[in-house]
Amino acid sequence: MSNLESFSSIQDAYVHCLKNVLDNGASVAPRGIKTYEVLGPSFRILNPRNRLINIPIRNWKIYYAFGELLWHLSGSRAKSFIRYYSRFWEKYYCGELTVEGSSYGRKLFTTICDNESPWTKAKELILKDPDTRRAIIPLFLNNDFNSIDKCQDVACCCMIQFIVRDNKINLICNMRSNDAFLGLSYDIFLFTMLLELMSVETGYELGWYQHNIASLHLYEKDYGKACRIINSDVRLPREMPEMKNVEEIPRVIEYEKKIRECEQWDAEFEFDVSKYWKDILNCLIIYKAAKYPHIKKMLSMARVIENNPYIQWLNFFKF
Ligand code: 5HM
Repeated sequence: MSNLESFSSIQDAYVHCLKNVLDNGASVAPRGIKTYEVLGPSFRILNPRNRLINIPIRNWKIYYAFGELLWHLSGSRAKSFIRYYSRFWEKYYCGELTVEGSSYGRKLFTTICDNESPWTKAKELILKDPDTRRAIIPLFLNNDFNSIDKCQDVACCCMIQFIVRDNKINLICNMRSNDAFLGLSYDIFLFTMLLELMSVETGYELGWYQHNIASLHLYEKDYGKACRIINSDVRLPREMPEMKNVEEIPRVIEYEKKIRECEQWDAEFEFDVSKYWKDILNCLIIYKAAKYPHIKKMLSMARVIENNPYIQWLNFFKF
């Protein structure tokens, strides 16, 4: 049994990280930007499905979490794709058209040798030898050194490692740098989704998720917001339903592209996927309709809202 600090949800870990930096952070200014920093925290999330942040003043963007997930699952590095979900990527980038360092999906799912991607290789290692210590996926690659002193975007997650013990699959994630206020909650969302995907693909029960951070920090500009969050109405975090039908993911990726790229919404969109993925796609429809009001007029919102478990995170949209 590990003596690491453990939390039952991402939200509990998130609030704890903010408190930790507010209480113990030392002032440093990498790249000339003032932050408060704690070195070396590690913690586990015992229920990685409990990944929805439910703190009203945090304004956690579920559509961003889903959009970024599908960006990674598609293996894309296109800046236009991820920028559609957040303008953050306008200032946080290096190339004009691509995101190199942080395009983890490209690194996970691109073929590297013997027709295999790091993802399929890790899966194969686990299936052949469930006790393996080799199911690693590096996300900071040799090529990333080319931009390390030139770009703003340099991979923050350096490596993930899947490890099966007691018939459960766990994931350990090593971050060189993590912004406690903004990046952390979306990063853990993504990596716990990847853990659950690997759990479904290998047939091992979902275990714990461990997050190791070299530099956990809070930017000075976010200090006041972090204080308000830890003193605010922190509601019970929420679990996502169990991931199912992962063979539908290529179709989900196609539908996401259609939603993101459509300019006119003449017909009702029908998604030929199960409820788990349809609910996620419907969140992206609501985001599209809020972002482009002329499209909203062509949509019947009732169908996309009905029984959607994520609707409370989309309340910026006035129904
Ligand atoms: O100087 P440095 O490369 O560490 O700055 C990157 C900033 O983006 C840091 O504050 C880092 O923690 C944050 N970040 C994050 O927290 C960036 C990414 C993008 O890969 C991320 N999480 N996923």
